[in-house]
Amino acid sequence: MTLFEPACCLVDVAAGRLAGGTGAYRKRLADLAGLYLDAAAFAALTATRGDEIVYDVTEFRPSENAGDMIFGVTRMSPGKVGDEYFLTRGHIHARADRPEIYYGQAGQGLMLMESPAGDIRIVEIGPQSICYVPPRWIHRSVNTGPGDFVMVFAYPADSGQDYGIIERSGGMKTRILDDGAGGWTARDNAAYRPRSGAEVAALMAA
Ligand code: S6P
Ligand code: ZN
Repeated sequence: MTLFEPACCLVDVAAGRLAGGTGAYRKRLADLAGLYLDAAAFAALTATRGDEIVYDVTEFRPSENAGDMIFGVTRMSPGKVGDEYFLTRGHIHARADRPEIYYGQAGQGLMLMESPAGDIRIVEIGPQSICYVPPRWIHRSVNTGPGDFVMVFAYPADSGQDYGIIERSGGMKTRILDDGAGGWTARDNAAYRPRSGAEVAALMAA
């Protein structure tokens, strides 16, 4: 077995990035087609701001070996599509029994989580709070604040991500909208299709 070298990476909170990592990726607004409730608002916003980076990930990924760990920084821009706050694509870990933590660094937002059977949990995250995403929960980050939302994350290196699970259900069961009074509110997604009993059982047995 290879012995890896220890590492130290700096969390640049102001820039919302991890310095000294091994990789990065960016999501532009136009990459997020189909995620938002208000398709007309998305089209209008994308026409002028489609190239804007709405979130990015900088990470340290030593390997994808079982027992190893990936960590990094997610930075999300503030904004809304219609009344719906900017969000990440969201996923379940491809190895569904793998957990994750998110450690708030700057800004305000929340982790929207959905169990295989369609239960919803919402955990607000701000600086210095750590959100534990247990195994088997679909997770999506939402920036509900006026500025950048920055979090450190860490998860087992062999987790992988299944992004299709949300699309297959017509989106997550719940959407996070501006409540018109300076806060957020959760609303049911009318297009949501529950997973079959067999799918739920398979995820629970994973
Ligand atoms: C990976 C972990 C995060 C997200 C990142 C972007 O398991 O949950 O690194 O990848 O927050 O979200 P998404 O849904 O586009 O991967
Ligand atoms: Zn994850």
